[in-house]
Order: sequence, then C-alpha cells, then structure tokens
Amino acid sequence: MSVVTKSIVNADAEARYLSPGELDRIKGFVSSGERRLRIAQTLTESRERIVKQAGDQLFQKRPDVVSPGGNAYGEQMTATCLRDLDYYLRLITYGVVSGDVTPIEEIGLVGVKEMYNSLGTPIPAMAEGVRGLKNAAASLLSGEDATEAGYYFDFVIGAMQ
Ligand SMILES: CCC1=C(C)/C(=C/C2=NC(=C\c3[nH]c(/C=C4\NC(=O)[C@H](C)[C@H]4CC)c(C)c3CCC(=O)O)/C(CCC(=O)O)=C2C)NC1=O
Repeated sequence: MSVVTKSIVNADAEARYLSPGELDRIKGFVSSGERRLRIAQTLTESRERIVKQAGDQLFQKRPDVVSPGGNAYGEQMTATCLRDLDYYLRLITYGVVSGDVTPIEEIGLVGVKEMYNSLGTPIPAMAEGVRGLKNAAASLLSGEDATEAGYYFDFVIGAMQ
C-alpha cells in the first residue's frame, strides 16, 4: 500500500482527518513521485538488458549453477532462472512506484526460502543474481536514482540472506 492509502485507512478507522504528520509524509511521497516514476520507466524499458547482464554476471561468478548438476543447468532451467530474475525486477518496479516494499514482500518474498529450498535452488546464488540486477540497473540510472532504486534491490537481497 502506498503511504496515501495507508494514511487514509488509518485515519478513517478513527473517523478523523489526516494528521499533519500524515500529510507531511504524503507530501514527501508526492514530491518524490517524478523521480520514482522515472526510475520505474528506465527499469521497465531496459528490463531485457538488465536481466541479461545480471544473468551473465551471475553465471560468471557461479558457473556451478549452469554446470551439469546445477539447478539452472540446461536451456530450459537457465530460462526459468532468468525468468525469476525478471520477476524480481518487475516486483522492484512495483516497490519503486508505490514507494513501499510491501508489494515485493507479499508477492515475491513470503515463503520464498522454503520454496527455493524445496526446488534445490541455491539461495545465495539467487541473492547474487539480484545483486547483478542492482548493478545493471545502477549503470543506467543517475547516482541519486540508483541510490533510491538500490533500497528496493537491497530489500530483496536482504530477504535472501
Ligand atoms: C512473482 C513471484 C514468483 C517467484 C519469485 C517465482 C519463483 C519460482 N521459481 C521456480 C523455479 C526455478 N527457479 C530457478 C532459478 C534459479 N536457479 C538457480 O540455480 C539460479 C540461482 C536461479 C536463477 C537466478 C530455477 C532453475 C527453477 C526451476 C527449478 C526446477 O524446475 O527444478 C518456481 C517453480 C515453478 C516454476 O518452475 O515456475 C517458482 C514458483 N514464481 C513466482 O510466481
């Protein structure tokens, strides 16, 4: 939920107007809107390139995952692996737009460790892949935008520790 929706739900639960603090936080959300939308636009337009770079970087650092016996070995598994990276990049754009990590958490992180463990997918390598997404994204963004976006990438990486 964005800070707008959240504030309204909280205020209405007490049948009150938005508080000065809530209005202030909404003001911050609105004034950072242009930057957040610009970041989401860049990530969306460059998604293929970002995912490819992240995959290349991951398979260079962790050749074991695409070697025989590796979880992403074989054309189809490698494609599924890259698809997962694309999923996380997409969820990160949701986070950036809403200024909130909740959509990332709810859609992509709840129960994710158990899921990857049951699939035999190495979680540290998954985190490395998301780090690759972050690096590839940063190379397309200004320093300030990269810092803002970095927060959402780090949230995903942190959940995979
Ligand atoms: C949007 C929320 C969402 C997520 C996150 C998601 C992840 C997800 N990744 C899966 C598989 C997979 N995920 C990977 C990923 C990797 N293997 C590696 O070694 C690498 C480290 C890594 C790529 C970076 C692979 C290879 C599979 C297939 C595993 C298998 O079928 O044995 C599966 C099992 C079903 C399927 O194959 O589609 C799910 C549900 N699905 C979702 O709906």
